[in-house]
Amino acid sequence: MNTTKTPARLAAVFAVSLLALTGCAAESAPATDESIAFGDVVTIEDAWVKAADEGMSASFGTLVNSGDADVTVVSVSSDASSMLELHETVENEAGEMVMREIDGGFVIPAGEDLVLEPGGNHIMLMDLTEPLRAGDEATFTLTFSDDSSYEFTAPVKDYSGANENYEEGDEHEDMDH
Ligand SMILES: [Cu+2]
Repeated sequence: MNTTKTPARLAAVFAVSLLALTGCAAESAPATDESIAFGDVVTIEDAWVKAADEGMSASFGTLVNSGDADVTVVSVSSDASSMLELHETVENEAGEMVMREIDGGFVIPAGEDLVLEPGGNHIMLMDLTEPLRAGDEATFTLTFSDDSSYEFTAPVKDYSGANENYEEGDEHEDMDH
C-alpha cells in the first residue's frame, strides 16, 4: 500500500508545483500593462488651479507614478472648461517661452514624478465654463493610454505669474513671467 501511495503523492505534488510555477510566470509577465490599470498607480499631489474670470486657465500639481511601467496621460476633461489640452512650454525661434499642446501626452516615468508647474508642463483649460475664484474647487479626469482614468479635485488659487504666450500667436500675448 505504502509503496504505491508514495509515488502517486509525489506526482501530485509535482503537478501542483508546476501549476504554481506557470501561474506565477503568467501573472508577472503582463502585469505591467494589463493587470494593473494606470489609473490605479497614478496620483497627483498639491494640485491647484489658477483663478480666472473667463477664457483660459491652467491646472498644476505633481503627478506620481507608483507603478513599474511608464504611464502616459493622453487626455484630460473637466466640467470647468469646455475644452482642455495637455500643454508643454518650449522656447521658440525668437527665444520666447511659448506653450503648446504636447505631442503624445504627458509621460510619467515608472516610479517617478512629473511636475506640472507654471512655466512648464500644465493642464490647459481652454475655455472656462464659469469663473474660477480662489476658494472654489475644480474636478479633473485624466485618461491614460490604457483607457483607465484618474479623477482628482483641485483648489482654485490666485496666481499672477507665468502667463506664457500661446504658440499659435492669438490675442493672449502678455507679460513675461
Ligand atoms: Cu497652456
